[in-house]
Amino acid sequence: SPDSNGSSTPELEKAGLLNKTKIAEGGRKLRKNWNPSWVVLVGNSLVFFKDPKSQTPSSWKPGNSCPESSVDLRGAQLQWANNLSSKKNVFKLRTVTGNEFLLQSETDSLIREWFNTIQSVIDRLNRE
Ligand code: I3P
Repeated sequence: SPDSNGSSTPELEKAGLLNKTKIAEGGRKLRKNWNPSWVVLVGNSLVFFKDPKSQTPSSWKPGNSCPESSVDLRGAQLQWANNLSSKKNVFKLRTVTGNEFLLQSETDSLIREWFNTIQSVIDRLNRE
């Protein structure tokens, strides 16, 4: 919706700390490298930030730090993937371009919230 500057600011749906590793790039398998990532779900994108140390969900603002990478959720696929890791609470996100990420949290309720929220954005985009 238009903000006070007349431009469109996408809605911040969710933000928080997850463990992340990219496992494929354009369909090509990558070596795992798990790292904590500040993850922000805004509009149609999942955006990843480095250096999550000083962040909290309420203090994060778009534009106050530099994104590491961003994922377009249109046409993306989400599935639980505990078979792909020795860690618990892992799901896989696959983009239309064949990039694959694993996201993980030690907290069951937290990872379920992320899964459901991302899935609802994917579902909304599929209906457009
Ligand atoms: C990997 C590292 C990952 C692990 C992966 C290992 O070893 O231990 O944490 O994934 O298992 O290969 P390295 O650091 O030498 O690359 P998980 O933590 O998700 O189990 P994998 O090869 O079975 O995926």
